[in-house]
Amino acid sequence: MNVAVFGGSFDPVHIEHIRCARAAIESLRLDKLIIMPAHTPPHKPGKILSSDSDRLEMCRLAFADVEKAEVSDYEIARGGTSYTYLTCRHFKEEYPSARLFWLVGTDMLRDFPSWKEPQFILKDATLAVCGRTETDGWIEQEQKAFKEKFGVSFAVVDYNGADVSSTKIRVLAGAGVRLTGITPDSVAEYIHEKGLYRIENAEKALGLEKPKRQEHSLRVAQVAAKRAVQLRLSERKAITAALFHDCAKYLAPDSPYLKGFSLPTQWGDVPKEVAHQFAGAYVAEHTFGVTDEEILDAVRYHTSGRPEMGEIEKLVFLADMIEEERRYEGVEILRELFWKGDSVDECLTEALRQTLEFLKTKKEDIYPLTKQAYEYYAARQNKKCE
Ligand code: DGI
Ligand code: FE
Ligand code: FE
Repeated sequence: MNVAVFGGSFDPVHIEHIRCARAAIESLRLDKLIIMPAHTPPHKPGKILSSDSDRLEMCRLAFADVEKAEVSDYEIARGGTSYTYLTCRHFKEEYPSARLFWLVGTDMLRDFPSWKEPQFILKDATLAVCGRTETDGWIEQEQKAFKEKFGVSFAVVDYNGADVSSTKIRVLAGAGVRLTGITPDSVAEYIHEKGLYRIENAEKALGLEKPKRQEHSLRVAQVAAKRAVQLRLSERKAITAALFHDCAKYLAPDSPYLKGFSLPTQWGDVPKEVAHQFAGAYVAEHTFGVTDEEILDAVRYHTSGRPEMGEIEKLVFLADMIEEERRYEGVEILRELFWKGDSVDECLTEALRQTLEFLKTKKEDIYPLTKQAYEYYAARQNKKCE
């Protein structure tokens, strides 16, 4: 008998989870696939996490018509941190004569050595990797390293994943976008009905933008959200700020939304391209009721930056510059720096340097705050290097 456990936060479960599950049932010849939503997944404090019962219910809806798949509430019922080695031990006891697999995506494979007690896991189960499209030879290379480290191989499930992630769905749901095609309709309906991940007034704010700009804002939110989780910052704040960041981009100065608004004077004349950051923060606050200062500041300084930026502010500033559709010389350097290490400060310094460079070549007026921001971060960076 072959049994596999597919663990994850499933927040929410999506179409690629289901495709991966079906591929595993097929290629590992499974008699049973146990879908296991984690209670508290280790290492992700800032991440949005829906309630146990919502994640469980969404899994039940999603896997209702997948033969051989069943959803388990074992980790949720056990409570505490959902360590895989404990779950593995439990299922090894439950199915002592079965061949047990633990199913993960390729992204998880990289993290596996840092899981608690990986040796115990491998004593009870075979790791099965559901391969997303990676470069040729990548799996072989990983396999070799894995074998050297752990003395056993992992199994490979033949599957080529599309670009869907739970982060993307949380962003889209936050913005009130329909979720057709990326999660089963029953799950999309559940999310919509219960208002899961919903960010108040984000849909209305995006309604002020043109369609192309809306897509840009959604991409900025995805990038910012992903990095926020890595840096243990609030994913929800990052998404909110990103969804509101360009809401005033198309508002005329005499728009009713800007009644009572005036540009700040303390940093000198505000260039036309920069004005929408201040207007955006005003609209987010006065029309859409955003009160969180971290979020408002992230909108307010997303074009110019400033000295002493907050962490969410930095993320939105940078995500805006590097989202996947941005094309300019130097963007690749920024992308690399953005994901590197445990701070985005080096990326921020380089981004500000590039912005100033760009404005100089274009002979645009440079807003003093942009220059101050660069000088502040360049000095800090230099100090760090000394
Ligand atoms: O609103 P987005 O197009 O998504 O991006 P953004 O808000 O970062 O920037 C819009 C433009 O503003 C971009 O081409 C760079 C420019 N900009 C940034 N800082 C300054 C600036 N333009 C002037 N004139 N002066 C600045 O200091
Ligand atoms: Fe902008
Ligand atoms: Fe933008």
